[in-house]
Amino acid sequence: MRIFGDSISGNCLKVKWTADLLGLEYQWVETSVLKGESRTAAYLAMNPAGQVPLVRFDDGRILAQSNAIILHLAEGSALIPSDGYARAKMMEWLFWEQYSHEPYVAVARVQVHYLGKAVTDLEPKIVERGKSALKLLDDAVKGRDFLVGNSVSLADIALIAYTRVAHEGGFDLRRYPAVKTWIAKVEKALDIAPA
Ligand SMILES: N[C@@H](CCC(=O)N[C@@H](CS)C(=O)NCC(=O)O)C(=O)O
Repeated sequence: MRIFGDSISGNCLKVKWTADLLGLEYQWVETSVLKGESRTAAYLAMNPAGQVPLVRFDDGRILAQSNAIILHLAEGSALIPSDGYARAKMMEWLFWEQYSHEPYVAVARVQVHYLGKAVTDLEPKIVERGKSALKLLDDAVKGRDFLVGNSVSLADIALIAYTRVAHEGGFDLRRYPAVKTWIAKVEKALDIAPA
């Protein structure tokens, strides 16, 4: 399969980390968002939403949306709890990540770190909601190794993607000590170098 992704994007790294952890073979096609490479006619023909990540399987089928992709890649693996309730809890985190975490933590990062905006010029709502998301996560991982059950799941992969680089958007991770401990554990489980 081919993974169209931008290496600076947490959404894309979720897909890479999942594929790596599962030992899947793939070709990474670097697709720069900042250079507009997800908005070319050829790319839009694959994904009219003009976004990365995107996967094209060897049989030509295409799948977009980071959390849909990792769910599909990890089907039947230990990254998805077999117990129905635990699996639903994992999904709860995936939906929360996309609606209440990524739109603030990731958006602050791209505006500050990549587009050069001052942290003080960020829209206050982005900062407030980002802090609330990190606080909620901090409370959730206190005294636990992983978000769901006793081993790494897609919930950890989805949530660590932008949390580990939240400081690049002006968020002070020292305020969330349980999150810092959890990040280290998940990075180790994924065998990735600390951000
Ligand atoms: N909900 C989508 C979000 C994807 C997304 O926002 N991708 C960004 C990079 S992180 C992108 O491709 N932006 C380019 C654009 O919108 O032109 C997912 O989880 O895959």
